[in-house]
Amino acid sequence: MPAPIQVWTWPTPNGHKVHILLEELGLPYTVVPVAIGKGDQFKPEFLAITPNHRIPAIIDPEGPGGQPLQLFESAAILIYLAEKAGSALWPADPATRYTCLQWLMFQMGGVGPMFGQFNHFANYATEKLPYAIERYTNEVARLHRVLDKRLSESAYLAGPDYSIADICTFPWIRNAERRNIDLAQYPHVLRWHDAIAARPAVQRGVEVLAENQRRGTMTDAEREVMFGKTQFAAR
Ligand SMILES: N[C@@H](CCC(=O)N[C@@H](CS)C(=O)NCC(=O)O)C(=O)O
Repeated sequence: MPAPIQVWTWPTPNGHKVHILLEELGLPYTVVPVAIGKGDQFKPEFLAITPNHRIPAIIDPEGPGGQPLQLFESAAILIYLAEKAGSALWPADPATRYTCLQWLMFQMGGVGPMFGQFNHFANYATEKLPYAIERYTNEVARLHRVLDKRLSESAYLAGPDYSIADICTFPWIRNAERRNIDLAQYPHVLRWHDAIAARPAVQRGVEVLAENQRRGTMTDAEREVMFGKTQFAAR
């Protein structure tokens, strides 16, 4: 039995990617909660793993060459874990693998950051800036159209089979109503979403630390930790 992977995480879309993959792979793992609304991401022990003070991050005590490996950035973690497990979720066929990589990058460079900015300006910012809200509302809709087009041609993002590209993207598509998105308008995304949501490993993954999920509006203290001076003081 391999040594458990330590997952430094919180129940957010980027955290859920890693929880879902670990559940799919059946690799043993332990969870180290990083309460990002309380500022745990600035604690020295977490900064020692990631200078970016964002979850998720992992420590694999049995990394390459039997040496411990620390990793941050969710897609890098997904590739690493799927490769470590020798899983087809990181496709072996080179053309399919590059297609998978392409959609991983689309999520990391497009879906994640744009949806994040939408959340910020539409839900978290105390000052409601119409230009910013419109800009990110349009981007969220545009990215859904891109995904819908792809999924009209292909069962999953990388091809006919479920892969880490889907695991990377799914947590950002669930709870679409929070982004004022009606998935019925994107029928191929809806079909894909429902197929993934039905997977037992996905259902277990999104339950990790679920009792800590933030409900309701952000407090002033949380806002200060997430968007205030704390962010810039971190070393
Ligand atoms: N590109 C990073 C983004 C990670 C990220 O933004 N994580 C958020 C939670 S979803 C976080 O830790 N936020 C803490 C903060 O903003 O201080 C990844 O994919 O791992």
